[in-house]
Amino acid sequence: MSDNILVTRSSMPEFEEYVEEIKPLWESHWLTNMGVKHQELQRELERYLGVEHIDLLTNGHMALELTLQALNLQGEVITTPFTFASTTHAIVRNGLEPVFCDINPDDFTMDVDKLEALITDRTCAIVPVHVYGNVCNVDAIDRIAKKYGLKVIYDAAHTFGEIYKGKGIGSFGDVSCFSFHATKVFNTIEGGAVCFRDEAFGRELYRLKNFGIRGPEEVDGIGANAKMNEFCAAMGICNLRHIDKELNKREKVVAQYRRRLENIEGIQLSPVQKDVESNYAYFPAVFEEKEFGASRNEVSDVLAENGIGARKYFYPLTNTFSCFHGKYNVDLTPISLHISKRILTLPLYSDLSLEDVDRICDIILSCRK
Ligand code: T4K
Repeated sequence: MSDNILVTRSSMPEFEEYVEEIKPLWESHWLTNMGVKHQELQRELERYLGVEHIDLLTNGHMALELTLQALNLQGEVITTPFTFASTTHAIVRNGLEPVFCDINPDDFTMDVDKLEALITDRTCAIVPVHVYGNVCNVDAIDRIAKKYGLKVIYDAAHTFGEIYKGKGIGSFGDVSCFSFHATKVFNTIEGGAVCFRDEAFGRELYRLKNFGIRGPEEVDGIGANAKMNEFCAAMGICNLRHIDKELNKREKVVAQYRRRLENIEGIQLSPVQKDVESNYAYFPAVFEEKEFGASRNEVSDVLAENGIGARKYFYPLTNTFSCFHGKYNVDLTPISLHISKRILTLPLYSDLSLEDVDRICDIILSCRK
């Protein structure tokens, strides 16, 4: 059993495996700017994720931000506030206006029944979030987007490797943006990726991740620097070799949590979604104080006293961030507000032992008054 347990722990290959992978970099001295490791990982991920095209970037945030820029959008973008800062910031940093749609109380993704009412003649796109790896209602979103001619950009930061109705999750919408951060199911230390079908979009994104450079003597885009370097790509190549084993281990951890916490009055778990092959990315639990006998904050504090670092993902909601100076009305997203005050993401990583899961659950259940 471990003394201190954090909400997650990066998966890493054996040290020797990584060293072997990066050795050629000492021979070539080619460290970044779309080198051989970058190209190799790109090919392997296209195959693994079952997507037509993928480009690799420095992180999931730049994947979102440059995708919105490359699509050359203007006006309003419908999204959800129950997410990491990155989703909303990517919209605002592009000069676009976020319009917040509420979430479903059961899987915490965009409530598609509330989506259409938010569409105006200024709406240009929808940015739904597959939060915790829970897949959005992609069929309804696709139908609505087509009806109004809107772009759909999925924040797929949490859905690495998931399959919906037999298709890689990255193949839905116009674009899907993944995060390969150290805390994710699959990591490249820092990293991110954009999956797409439209090759013209791909060329624009590639240009923007490289300063907007079109050719040696022509810079015709105001781009950024968001190129994945060779050391990160090498980490990804190593981690990808072990991903299926990692997912199996995560599945066992999640199954143990479910055995212990399912059917406990006052605790709501994420649903097992129909037609979805899960990646077991996060294990959120919603605590209803009255029914359970302790609030989310009390459970979180008791876990912390016992050296267990559960996290309040995603609290506060992005539409309440102080950087927005009260610009957005949180009362318009009541379900998001309700869930964000009650949800706790429990520790989950492939090497978390089932004994530790039991210990965490014992502590949680002991909080009941
Ligand atoms: N969209 C969504 C929906 C996202 O959730 C995210 C990122 C993004 C977009 C943007 O993608 P990136 O640009 O990050 O690729 C973490 C992650 O930094 C962030 O990637 C993630 N979402 C977010 C949900 O969680 P923090 O501030 O909670 O991380 P931190 O440093 O507190 O780490 C959490 C735990 O992870 C630590 O307690 C221990 C463990 N850990 C952490 C690091 C940094 C490791 O085991 N190894 C490590 O290297 O944001």
